This record gives sequence, structure tokens and C-alpha cells, in this order.
Amino acid sequence: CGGAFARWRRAARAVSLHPAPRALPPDSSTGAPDGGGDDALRRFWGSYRPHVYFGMKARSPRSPVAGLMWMRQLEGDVRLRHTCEQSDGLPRYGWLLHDGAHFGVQEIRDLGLSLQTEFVKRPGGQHGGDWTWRVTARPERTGPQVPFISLLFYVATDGQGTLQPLLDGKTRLRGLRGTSEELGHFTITFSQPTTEAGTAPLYASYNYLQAEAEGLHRLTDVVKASLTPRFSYAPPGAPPQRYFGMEALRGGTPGGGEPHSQLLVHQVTVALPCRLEVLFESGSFADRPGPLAGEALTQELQRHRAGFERRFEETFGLAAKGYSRPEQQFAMAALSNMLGGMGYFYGQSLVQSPHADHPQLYPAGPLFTAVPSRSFFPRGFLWDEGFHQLLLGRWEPALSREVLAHWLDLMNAEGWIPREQILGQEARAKVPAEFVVQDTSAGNPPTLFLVLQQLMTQGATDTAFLERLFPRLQSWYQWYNETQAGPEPYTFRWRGRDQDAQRFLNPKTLTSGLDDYPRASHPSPEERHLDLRCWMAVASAVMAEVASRVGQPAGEYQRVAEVLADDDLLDRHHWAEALGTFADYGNHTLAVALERERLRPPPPGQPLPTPRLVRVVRKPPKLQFVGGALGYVSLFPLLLQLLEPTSPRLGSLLADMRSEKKLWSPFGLRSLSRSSPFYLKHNTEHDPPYWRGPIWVNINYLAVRALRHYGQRQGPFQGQAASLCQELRANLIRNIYRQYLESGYIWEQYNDRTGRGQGCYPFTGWSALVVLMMAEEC
Ligand code: 6A9
Repeated sequence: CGGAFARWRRAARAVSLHPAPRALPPDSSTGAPDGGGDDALRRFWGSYRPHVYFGMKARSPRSPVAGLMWMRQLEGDVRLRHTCEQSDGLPRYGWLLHDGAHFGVQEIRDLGLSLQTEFVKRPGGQHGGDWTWRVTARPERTGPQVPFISLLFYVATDGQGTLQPLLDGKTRLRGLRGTSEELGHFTITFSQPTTEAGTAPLYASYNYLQAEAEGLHRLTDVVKASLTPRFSYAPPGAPPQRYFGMEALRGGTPGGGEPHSQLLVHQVTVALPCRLEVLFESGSFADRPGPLAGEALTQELQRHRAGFERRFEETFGLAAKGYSRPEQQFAMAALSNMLGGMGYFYGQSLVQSPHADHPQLYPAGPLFTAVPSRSFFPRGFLWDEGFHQLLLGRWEPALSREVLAHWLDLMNAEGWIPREQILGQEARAKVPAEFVVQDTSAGNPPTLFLVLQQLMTQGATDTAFLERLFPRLQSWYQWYNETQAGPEPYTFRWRGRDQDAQRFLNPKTLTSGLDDYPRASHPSPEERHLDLRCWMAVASAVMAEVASRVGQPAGEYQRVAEVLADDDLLDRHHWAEALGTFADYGNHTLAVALERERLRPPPPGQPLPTPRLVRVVRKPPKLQFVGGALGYVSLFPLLLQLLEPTSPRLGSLLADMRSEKKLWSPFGLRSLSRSSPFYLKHNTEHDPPYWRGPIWVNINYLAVRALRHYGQRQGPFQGQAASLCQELRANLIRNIYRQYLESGYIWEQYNDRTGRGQGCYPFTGWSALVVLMMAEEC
């Protein structure tokens, strides 16, 4: 009975938030000026719905949302575009300019059609001010001839607030009046379509829908269910043409359930080219100089564009470094996509504690974060975020501070932060059920320490900020030390490796972030993971620095930092003399292979079952350094700059890096050596190689950064590091830029033989670090 109670208490701790005062000042994301201050007000509205092609919401838990859908009215091929989907096959889309606070300019190329979607905000009043959208649609020379299109502008509530349609005739929604908790009263106005230049109004057909939805994740379904092809588009002097338009829903809302959202949609069917504007006006904004529309809007956009370019050059200096105009535009787009990929999510994770029988709901909370990919992973990932903020922290340190605070505020009473944040119904809708639950014993590299380190170096952290973070940082640091400890002092081990070793060529280690990177063939408590040890060395050093800045005892952090940076101890735990490199240690054999399982012949008349691939182990494993795994993990002591500039190990890592038989490619460092038996190997039939050869930009960024570091420090390898830095940096920039021009996108990874982008796209999470590589010369 006492045992059961203790277990219950521990299970409860897993879903209790950390008791320290919040790192985020109260109300820091509300629109009220007396709440969070200027920054909060400035950032209240934004394109914080990165999973839709174009949409906005406010940073409040249940904000009303606005968005755009469109259809090309092509005979026999009408598709509704709304959420970013790779299966839409758009030739390109993304932000060309976006400053993270005031405005953004996006280009979307569909087949036969391009859309420019712009927004500008205007401060004023008590609730985050006004904003206007401008959507300009043009025909594209390539692709099918699109005679006319429909643009569908919508506004939806998320469980609170009201929307009241303002109609012009029966089918034209000219605007709406609304209220919500944090927005107060507001109006939205849909302007009539005009020519591209905004001069003359254009003929258009209108449809209008007022409906309920089970939630924001159902908006597409509701609109789809309302479409019928019975409408007629009949500009004067031309023959009428049928088109798909919305009409009132019959037979209830798709999905059923209690309606949670009110939805108003304005459909404009119009010929190309055209331009439309949507004005949001806050009721509390009394002394507005005039509507933010037409010429006034053009001027505001112009002013913001000029300001952006100036600030971009001041921050990154690419023109001064001699980059061409198209290269600068590429870099601006990369940064803008990371900023335009910021989301504001609110909701509850589902987590599994070892002390609980079932997954439990985590407390509800907000997360303001960049996302790795708008189409494929439009949500927060812990270690990705550290890389994102290395870039965004240069653009706007205050933004990074807020993001850090949001992440730390999601910590539980054990000091754990969920790795993948699937918050809210829209986020949940994108993830297959088996991936939703987050394990409370699962870690992920603590890259947020790199961000803190960077911000401190930039002089962008005041004591008050560090004081608010400190108790949480302490717990986070302690969580790693206690739960991810290795078999010996000062060694570490990722928990959460795949248990079913039979199924995999090499059981994965998702928690490390390097998924299928080969580790010991047989997971065991004897394992020591080199990458985690190096992360902990950085974490310790940063903790020491933060502690001393906030006047807390720093000695113990400092001591551990020194122990973990000691090259002799590192050698003892991780230098594999026989392999000539640093390595993991564990229960390992290389004599493994995937083979078709042998099945007994079925009884007569029964069909032959399909044999699966299973792992066969030809030689039993033994405790040893993990061979056959030269790659990113081996480089970690260099990547995180733990080696002394005089260390002979530095020389051998540089040689491995530069060897074309091992890690070097003309497009960047490959994740796994070409000489590894795991190089480009499937892990199961359905699990293609991921971190087994392809080039990943986050680690390559660390490599360039570290080579610069060693290139600036006296030692026997200084010259070699400096020249590798230049070569590697140039290879990466050249290839990522070229792939962008050719494919229209920045990618999740790059092929080590062809340089081609692969994996998901657009991926303007850490791959956008190319901007820093351009800005930071060797
Ligand atoms: C599975 C599929 C619609 C994998 O960038 C995010 C992470 C990285 O943190 C990690 O290091 N990516 C890398 O190895 C993507 C993970 C996506 C998992 C989602 C569900 C949903 O499909």
C-alpha cells in the first residue's frame, strides 16, 4: 500500500509543472500593454500558424485565427489548398522577407498560378493593434493555363469569442464584427478584388459560408464538404463557366462532435491577375490615421522592406562580404522562413512515466517556438530549437530569450522537458497516434545551453533574465545527470534505445537526435555515449557561467566542466586506440545482418506468408568500443570544442574529416563514414538510412564553427583547421544555395554523392543555419 502510494506520487510528479517561478514574466504573451509590455504587444499577432500556407493568430491560448485557402478553377482538377502539404507538390513557397514582428512577404507558386501573400501590422490601442493582408495572384507561364481562381479567406474561433457576418447582398461577405477574450472588439473587412496595381475593381463571383466545426483541425473538411460545382462565373461579355463554390452545409458538420469553432468564409472567384486586401481593425485603436489599405499599405510595405534589408545587412553583412544580390536574397529568405515558421502553440502533451500504467495528460501550456518544417513537422522539437535560436538570437536576442523561457516553462517537477511538443488539436492532427506519447525518461541534446552561451557572449542576457532561468536550468542539468548517467562516474548514456533488437540492423537511439546512427549493437546499461558526454561538458561550463553571473555557487559546475573537458579522461572513456578514433562503448558486435526470416512451409492450402527481414547475429557481442561507426558522433569532442588545440586527437579527427573515403564530400560532411558497414544501410525494410551517410546542416554548422575556433588558436593543427573551415564552409554554402535555386526549397538533408536535397521540404529549421555560415567567415 505504501509502495502504491509512492508510485502514485511519482506518476503525479511527472505531470506536475516545475515549482520554480515561471521563466516567462506573467502575461508576456498577451496583447494588453499593461500585461507584458512593448515586446508582448509588438509580437501579439503574427503568422504563428506555420502549418498553413498563409494564416495568422494572436499569442493567446484560444486565439481566433485567420487564414487563406485557394482553388484553381480548372476543369476536372479542382483542389483546395490550405495546410502545407508535400503532396500538393507546389514548385515553391516560403517567406521572402519576414522580420518576426511587423511584416512579411511570402511567395507561393502553385501550378499555373503564383500568389504573393503579404501582411503588415500597425500598433495602436490595447490589443495588439491592426493588421492588413494583401494577396496578389498572377498567372504563371509554366504549368496549366488557369482561367480563374477562388480565394477563400476565413476567420474561425477556437472555443471562445463571437463572429458576426456583415453581408453585402446574399453571397458577398464584406466583413465581420467579432469579439474575443484578448482581442476585445474588432472588425475585419474584405476589400473588393482589383487589378494587380490596385487601380480598378474587377468582376468577381462570391460565395459565403457560416458554419461550425469540431475544432480548428477540421476547417479544411468543413469547407470541402460545402463545395459544389453548380455555380457560374459569368464576367460581362464572356460565356458563363461553372465553378466550385461553397454553399450552406447540409447534414451537419463533418466529424460531428461538439462544435468548438465558429467559422466564416469569404470566397472570391476572380480572373488573374488580381489583388485583394483584408483589414483587421482593433476596436480599442481609436486614433487610427486612416485605413491601412491601398496606397497607404503599399507605402508601409515599402518602408518595412527597406528597414528589413538595412537591418539584415547590419546584422549579417553579406553585401559587405561580396555576396551577389541573388545570394543575399537567398539568405534573407532562409532567415525569413525561420522567422515565418515560428508558431504559437497551446495545449497538453501526452506523456508516459515509468511510474504510471497509462499515458497521462501533461498540464496545458503555451509554446512559442520555431518549427523544423512547415509541411512535415510543424511543431516544436527540443534540440532543433537550440539550433534555430543560434540564428534567431543574432537577429533579435529578445525573441530568443522568450523562446528559451517558453521551453523552460514546460519543464515538469522532475526537471524533464518533453522532446517533441504536440500541443493543441491542429498539431495533434498531424501526428500518427503511435508517435504522440512522450516518454518522461527520454532526453534530447540540451542545445538550449548553446543558445545561452551564445547570448551571454553577445552580451544579450541581463542578470534578471538569468535569475529567472536559473532554478529551471539547475533542475534540467540535474535531470540529465541523474537519469542519463552512464555506468561509471563522468560517463553518460542515452535512455530510450529501441528494445526490440531483433527487428533492427542496429537499434535506434531517437533521444540522441541522431536516430539511426549506429551505436552498440546490443543496448545495455554498460553503454557510454560520447555525444551525450560532450553535451554535458558544454552544459556544465554554461551552468558555471550562469551561476557565477547570478551570484550562486558555481564551483561544482566548474569542477565538473573541467573534469569533462579533461582530455585524458576523455581518452580513457572514449578513445578507441584500435579504431584510431573516439567512439561509444558498449555491448557490440559487427557480425550482424538483416536477412529474410525462414518460415516453415504453411499447411496445404494456406497462403505463403511474406517473410520479414530480421536481424541475425553471427558472432556474439562483447563489451568494447563501438567499431564501424565513424561519423558525427566520433567528431563530438571537436564539434563542441572540448579538445585542447594541442591535442594529437585533433589531428586525427581533422584527417578523418578531410578523407573522401570517410567523411568528406564536395557538399559537406557526411553523417557516417563511407567506410562504415552501416553506410547507407536500411535499418528495417521500411526504414531507409537517415543519419547513415546524408549531410545534415546542423552538425555541419557545428563543424564549421569549431574549425574556426581551432583555426584561431595556436597549435600544430591551426593552419589545417583554418583551411578546412574555409573549404567546408564554401562547399556547404555553394550546395545549399544551388539546391535552392534548382528545387525551390531548403531541405532536411543533402545527398552525399549528388548534393541533392532530400528528406522533407521546406525544411527551414536548422538547415537555415546556412545564413550564419555565410555571415561568419573563417
Ligand atoms: C514522426 C511523422 C506526418 C528527425 O527535426 C525534427 C527531428 C529531429 O529532431 C531529429 O534529430 N526529425 C531527426 O532525426 C524529424 C522527426 C519527425 C518525427 C515525426 C511522425 C508524421 O508524419
